[in-house]
Amino acid sequence: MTAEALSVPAVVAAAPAGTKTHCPYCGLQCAMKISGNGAADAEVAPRQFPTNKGGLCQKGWTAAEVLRNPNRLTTPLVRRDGVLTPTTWDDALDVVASGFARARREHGADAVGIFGGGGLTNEKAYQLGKFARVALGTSNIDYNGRFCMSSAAAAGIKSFGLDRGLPFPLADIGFARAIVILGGNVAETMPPMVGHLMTAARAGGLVVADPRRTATVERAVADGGVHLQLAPGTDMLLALGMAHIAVTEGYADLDYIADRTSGFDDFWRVAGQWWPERAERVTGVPVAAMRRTVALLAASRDNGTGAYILTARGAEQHSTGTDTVSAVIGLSLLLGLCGRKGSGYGCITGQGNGQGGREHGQKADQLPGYRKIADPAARAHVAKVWGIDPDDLPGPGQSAYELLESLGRPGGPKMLMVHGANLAVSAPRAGHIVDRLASLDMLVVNDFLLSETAAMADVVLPVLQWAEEEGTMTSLEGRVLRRRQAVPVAEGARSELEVLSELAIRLGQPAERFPTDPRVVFDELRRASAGGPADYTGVTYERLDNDEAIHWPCPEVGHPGTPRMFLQRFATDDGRAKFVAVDHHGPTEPVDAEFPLVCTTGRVLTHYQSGAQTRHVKALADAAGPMFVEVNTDTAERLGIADGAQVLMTSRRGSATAAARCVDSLRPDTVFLPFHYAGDQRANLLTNPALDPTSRMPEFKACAVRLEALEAVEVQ
Ligand SMILES: Nc1nc2c(c(=O)[nH]1)N[C@H]1C(S)=C(S)[C@@H](COP(=O)(O)OP(=O)(O)OC[C@H]3O[C@@H](n4cnc5c(=O)[nH]c(N)nc54)[C@H](O)[C@@H]3O)O[C@H]1N2
Ligand SMILES: Nc1nc2c(c(=O)[nH]1)N[C@H]1C(S)=C(S)[C@@H](COP(=O)(O)OP(=O)(O)OC[C@H]3O[C@@H](n4cnc5c(=O)[nH]c(N)nc54)[C@H](O)[C@@H]3O)O[C@H]1N2
Ligand code: SF4
Ligand SMILES: [Mo]
Repeated sequence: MTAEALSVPAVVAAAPAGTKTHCPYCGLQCAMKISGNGAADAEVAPRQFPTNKGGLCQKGWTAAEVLRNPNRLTTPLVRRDGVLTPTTWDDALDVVASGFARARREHGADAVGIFGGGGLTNEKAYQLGKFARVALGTSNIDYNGRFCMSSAAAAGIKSFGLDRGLPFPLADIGFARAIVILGGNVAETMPPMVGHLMTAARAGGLVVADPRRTATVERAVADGGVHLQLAPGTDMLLALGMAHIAVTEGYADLDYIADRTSGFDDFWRVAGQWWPERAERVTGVPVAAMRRTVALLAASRDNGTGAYILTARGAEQHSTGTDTVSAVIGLSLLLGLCGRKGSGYGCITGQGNGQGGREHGQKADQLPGYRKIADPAARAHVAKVWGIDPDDLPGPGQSAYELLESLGRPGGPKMLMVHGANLAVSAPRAGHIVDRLASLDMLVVNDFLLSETAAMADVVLPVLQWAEEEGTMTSLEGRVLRRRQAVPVAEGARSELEVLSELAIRLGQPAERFPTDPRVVFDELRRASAGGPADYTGVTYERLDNDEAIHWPCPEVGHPGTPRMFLQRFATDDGRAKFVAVDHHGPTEPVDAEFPLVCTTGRVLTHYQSGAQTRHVKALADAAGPMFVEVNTDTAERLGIADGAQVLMTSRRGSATAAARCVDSLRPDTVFLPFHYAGDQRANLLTNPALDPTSRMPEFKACAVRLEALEAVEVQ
């Protein structure tokens, strides 16, 4: 049979010319317009929007390439005699549904797991959570957002009572004369955002904490800003050292602390021990640079131009990530920055729907509307919307890494279905996670490309990609946006809402409980979120089609939305922001004689995440070049490693290879690896899955390694 005969024709809607939508990749969700008659000639152009101000990065400009990629999956695949073999949708769905039924029958409901993604639309993320809890009855659902901003979310909830990455519109920071970014390289990870940093940068008030001299650091120092070149995993101490300066040198806002916060004394009991010289010894950041940073923030606050502190993955992806963000929030509160127009603390959320994806129930401990699954009132509300008994809802499940680690083990899932994550590349300690995935009775992957994880699967379901589907996304500033269909659906591929509906029906659910129209699903999401912290009741497709200006919470259709949160009160019981007392403890794995260097990981401009999509776009892959390890020139010389030479990198978890990229500007004790490459070039063969006790975030940003030259080279 030919692949054509096997594929089920999908409903092909005509593509309207010049469709307004948003970029498929990161959380900035740059506005774009897609023109052309279909995937073959689709072209992307930027649109004016307050976040991207008419700009796109190279990934956005080339996004249409993935729509016409010759490797696009359009036929379901089932592994037969060890080989992924084309089949019909009915056959593939039957195989998956009977796999679910068998695992449940033999080992109980928790024997099936679901792994979601922060790139899924709100509708898909919501339906995935419902599918897991209602159709499968499993508690085992979590998603890759756990690896992303979960530490900032946990700290935000502790201090503010609620987590919205940026509790203010991004454009607000464009007026500020002082912006401090801890562990974010936005010049590469969200290039159009740099436009909002320029007032601060030109005033010499852009401060970046990063062990590397990144493009963002270059932007800061070009006009006299500050580079805080700290040791990986010491952001908490940097924040506590600056808090010490703020209090002892008269920069703290005592009225604000008295009026709007609680817990200062407990916070200060610890922060008061970290006088700046002591913080300098551990962070490596000179006291003068800390002092300058605090003075810049305070001056800009006092002259009314505004001051912001932002964190991203560099500060957050540690086993101490939650406490680190608590320390940063503590510093922000001391300075009186939060819950006021023109200043604030925010977390730069990463994935396309990293914000919405964390609100609607694909997280292990969560129900839609950012409700807690352990809360009886939340269970009653959501069960009513879903038409089930609250007692039939499972309780909280395992966090992402713990879920992956338990696969195939006694008591752990025997079957896993993945939507929107390439775990074989992006999970910490990836070599081990691949073994766990291989131990499953059945692995099902929904994707539009044969990612490294899909290539391991027993069943691959070819789903739609961004420009083929309708839905909503919630950007890094909590603004709800419309993703619109701009090209006809690739023949043979099906929407994930259809996949979930077909599977639910096969598992005995009524069809009307799992609708396939995104608008219908969104209307149900609105009801499920009503009264919850992330309330979408007032957000409708009609309103969004008119004007994408609604930031949640939006509790009524007539409500304008909430661009700035906490202006009157924080979402805590007493309305005050809480200082959380935290103390420094460094990375879980200190360096030693055997593994003498700290390895940190992150991103480059032209690759996205596990690289599953961008490695297929030639212009992006060429621009990024091959896998590399950034290493200080002196360190490399000491190890006999020449610039460009192949290097073997080894940690306690495994080994990986890369070409050395020698730079003078990196700390000599640190090396940096991008995590976008596959095979034996995976940074995650090295990373340490030590988890943050609150957020369960793995320590992606610090593990101990050694480097050896793989090629004999002469070092001059
Ligand atoms: N080009 C590109 N853009 C992306 C993505 C992508 O894959 N590629 N992914 C998107 C997603 S999901 C996310 S989460 C965001 C992430 O956006 P960012 O957080 O900006 O990205 P990273 O490169 O992971 O980390 C930022 C910086 O942290 C530094 N760093 C490492 N360790 C430490 C530390 O201990 N402390 C401090 N202060 N800094 C440290 C690294 O050197 C790096 O420059 O980007 C989004 N945008
Ligand atoms: N060492 C190291 N590891 C890291 C990080 C780090 O900084 N360092 N960062 C972590 C972070 S912040 C993140 S967010 C993760 C990201 O890493 P992953 O979770 O692996 O994210 P992606 O590479 O975006 O994988 C998405 C996959 O889903 C597919 N896909 C895209 N859209 C859809 C969709 O709508 N539906 C379905 N079914 N599939 C879709 C893509 O083709 C791709 O194969 O990596 C984490 N891993
Ligand atoms: S910055 Fe992010 S949203 Fe904007 S074009 Fe680049 S990848 Fe897309
Ligand atoms: Mo992320």
